[in-house]
Amino acid sequence: MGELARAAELVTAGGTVAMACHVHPDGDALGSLLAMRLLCEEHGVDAVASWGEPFTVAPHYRFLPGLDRTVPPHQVPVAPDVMVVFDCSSLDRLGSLADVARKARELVVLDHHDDNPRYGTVNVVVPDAAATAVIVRRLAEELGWRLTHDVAKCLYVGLITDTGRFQYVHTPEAVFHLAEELATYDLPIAEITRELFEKHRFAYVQLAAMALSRAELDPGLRFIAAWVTAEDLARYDVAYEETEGLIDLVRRTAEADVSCVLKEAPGEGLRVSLRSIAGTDVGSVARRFGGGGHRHMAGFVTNHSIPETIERLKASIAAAP
Ligand SMILES: [Mn+2]
Repeated sequence: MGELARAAELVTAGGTVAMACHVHPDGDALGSLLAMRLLCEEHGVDAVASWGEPFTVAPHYRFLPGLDRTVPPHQVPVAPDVMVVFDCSSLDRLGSLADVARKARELVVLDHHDDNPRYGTVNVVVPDAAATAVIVRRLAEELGWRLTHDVAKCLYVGLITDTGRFQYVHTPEAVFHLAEELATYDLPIAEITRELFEKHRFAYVQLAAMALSRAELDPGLRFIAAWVTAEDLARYDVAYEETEGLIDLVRRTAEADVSCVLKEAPGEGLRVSLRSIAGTDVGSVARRFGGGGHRHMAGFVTNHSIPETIERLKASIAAAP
């Protein structure tokens, strides 16, 4: 039996299905998780959906349907019979829910990261898929479950987040077929785009302006770094989650091939996001720092200082293939 068929069988095996996505969920992680949670509800499958601490969501994702049905991670059954995890390239990325996943009798991994070590008992890992949302669509088809307006909205969010609104290198033709199908559910396309990418509080706009004005460009290395400290967040009264899109401003710099944003996450150390628009494989760079990701989009967490991390990154990028 194929992995997808096995995943479908486990979801409908009876009993509560525990579900989780990676910590600091992005649009694909959340969209995939919520779509599956909504589909389960629609089809009488009891499901508990969450993600590891901090159990918060960035303001630009708050419009997603089904968020009100998610529960804090401590309410997830400790040793579930079946757990399904979404968009999570490694067990570590589940944060405080990693232990639950370890204790699950069956662990279904739905993911598209090419460095995923296939840590589940069932692994639907499709590196060619532009988003985990694509895999959730396939699972729904396998289950014979029709989409609804809300499910389509969640999947569409996953699709446009991970392809950067169909802009990134990894935007295969299949993405447009799925987008077309999802759009038939009468989605408010302009409204979704505005919520996700175009709307910020003035406080964030000002913080972003400050961070951009002090960004450092290394023209020789074609590398740019911007950073946000915990003190910056406090001074501008901006939540950590609100700064997710900062990397998309930084990566506009024509003189850089590799862009980096370093952010002090409360209680977690320094979270580093990397983007590459040319040949540099930032996924392999991130792995050298204990993180992971795709060729063009990756990240890691470190306890080193901001200046030290930038220096180490520069050395690593200079040595990268
Ligand atoms: Mn993804």
